[in-house]
Amino acid sequence: MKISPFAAAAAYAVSFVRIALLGGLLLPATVPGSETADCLSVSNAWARATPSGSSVGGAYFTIVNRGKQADTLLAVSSPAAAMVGLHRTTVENGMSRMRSAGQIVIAPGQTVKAEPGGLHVMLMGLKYPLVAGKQVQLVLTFQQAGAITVQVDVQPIGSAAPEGHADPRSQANT
Ligand SMILES: [Cu+2]
Repeated sequence: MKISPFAAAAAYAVSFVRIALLGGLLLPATVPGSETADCLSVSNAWARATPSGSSVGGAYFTIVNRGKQADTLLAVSSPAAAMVGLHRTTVENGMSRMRSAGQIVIAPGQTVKAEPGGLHVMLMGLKYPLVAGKQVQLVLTFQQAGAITVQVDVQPIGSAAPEGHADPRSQANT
C-alpha cells in the first residue's frame, strides 16, 4: 500500500500534536524557571530552601546556547538578596572550597549547568528566607542576550548552605 504525501503529513501533524500535549509544549511561554532570549535559554532554575535566620542561599540552573555566537554570563542579581555572586565549589586536599567563578562563557551549542558541588549562584544577605514551594526571582545578565529574568523554584532540601561554605556569621573565612 502506498501512503500519499498528504496522509503522511496528516499523520505527522497528529503525532506532533500528541507529542506537544505530552511534552507540555502548549503551556504559556512564561514557564516558571525557564526563560529564553533568542538562542539562549535558562531552565531548571531552583534554589534550596533556607532555615529562618540564614543569610545565604544557593541557586542553580541550566543555560543552553543554541545560537551561533558565544555569550557570556556577566552578572546575576536578585531582589531577594543584598548581594549575589557566581561561585564555583572545588575540592582541594579533601577540603571543599568556594571561589568566585568570574564570567561564564557559554560557547555555541554548549550547555552550562549550575549545580550543588560546582558552579552556583550565591545569594548573600537574604532579605527573607527561601521557603519551599515559593519562587524567587533571579536576573541573569548576558553580554549578548542582555538581562534574562528567571523565576526560581525553591525546593525543600535540608541543607543550610551549598557545599563549600557556611553562613558567614558562623564562619569568618567564607
Ligand atoms: Cu558560594
